[in-house]
Amino acid sequence: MRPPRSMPNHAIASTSIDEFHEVLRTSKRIVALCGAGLSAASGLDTFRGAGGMWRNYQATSLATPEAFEKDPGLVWLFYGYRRHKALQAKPNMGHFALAELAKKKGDGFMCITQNVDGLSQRTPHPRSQLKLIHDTLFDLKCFSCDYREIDNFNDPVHPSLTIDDESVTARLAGASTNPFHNRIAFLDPATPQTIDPAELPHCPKCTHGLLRPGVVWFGESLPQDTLKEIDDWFDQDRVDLILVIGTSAAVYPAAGYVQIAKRHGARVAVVNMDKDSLGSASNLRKTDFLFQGDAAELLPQMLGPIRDRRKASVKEVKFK
Ligand code: BJW
Repeated sequence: MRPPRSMPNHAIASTSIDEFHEVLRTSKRIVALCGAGLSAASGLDTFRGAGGMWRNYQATSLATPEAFEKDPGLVWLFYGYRRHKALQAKPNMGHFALAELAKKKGDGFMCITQNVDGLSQRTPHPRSQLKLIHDTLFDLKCFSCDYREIDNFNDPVHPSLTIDDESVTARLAGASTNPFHNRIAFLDPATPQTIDPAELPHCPKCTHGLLRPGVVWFGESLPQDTLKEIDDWFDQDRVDLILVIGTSAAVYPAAGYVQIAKRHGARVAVVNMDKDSLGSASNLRKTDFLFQGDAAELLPQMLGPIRDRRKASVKEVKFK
């Protein structure tokens, strides 16, 4: 009998690790869609829910070109903080488990990550199987011209962007007239700028443009070559399984890969702390899986059988 439409996901989908292992063993082509929850156990904040505030600002309200235009110093302070935290953090066992899966499956596995924190790159994850659709915190680009700098791991990224608590608090106090800066209040032209733009990092090529983080903000295009690689992988054959890991699956086009994988025949396996807001991965079927908990703990258990324990490496790959 079909369950009623209102039946919650967790009542329909399987939660059995043994059943999942069986599906994993027989899956030839697997794709993962990862989000901020994968890095939560490494101490990095998520975007939505409890972790989604930086100081009094909603993280997502700062991830737009409009925000940068309005107050580039404020946006840079946010990204300076994020760069610092990501450089201090270490990849967790979830990142390493995915790296092992990638090595084991070769072309039969593709990991699409929305994360910009560089943690997966610091595992032995083969780079050709890691698709960074929102780019990385460690690329910089010019807000005015086509200049791009890759792998800039300077911390702080510029002398004007020291991330010590006191100076950041002082700077924000100067700028903020509204204690709960939502996007609308923030875009109010009457709000003063946090740092004089003349003090911020400038483009070495055109010299007048400001440098900005190389990540993909709302309303911006994702890296077209990466999207093409992903499309090509999907087009090669059917897909057996999509792992939807630590993401609210609410931001497009990333969230759309769940549907695309399903159209290619995939079962869905969700790994998330919160079983009730799964975005495009909602509507799980009987043949799908839902594992509620920390991705750093669950992924090693889930992927255990096809990882080569003798060769499993949890050795961090250092930045250059
Ligand atoms: C754990 C855990 C633990 C916690 N273990 N789990 C179609 C329909 C509607 C809108 C659009 C559409 N197509 C495009 C749009 C517009 C827009 C969009 O999607 N808007 C939505 C809000 C609806 N998309 C865009 O603008 C994209 N550009 C684009 O499409 O260009 C063309 C175009 C433009 C305009 C219109 C139409 C076409 C660009 C999107 C760029 C997103 N950028 C950001 C910022 C990146 C830089 C930065 O890092 O600062 O990317 S926003 C932010 O959200 C970031 C993330 O990658 C992304 C996704 O968030 P994620 O990773 O899912 O994090 P959370 O916090 O949401 O979820 C964490 C989850 O983990 C939760 O579920 C927790 O429960 C769980 N969790 N701890 C396991 N330990």
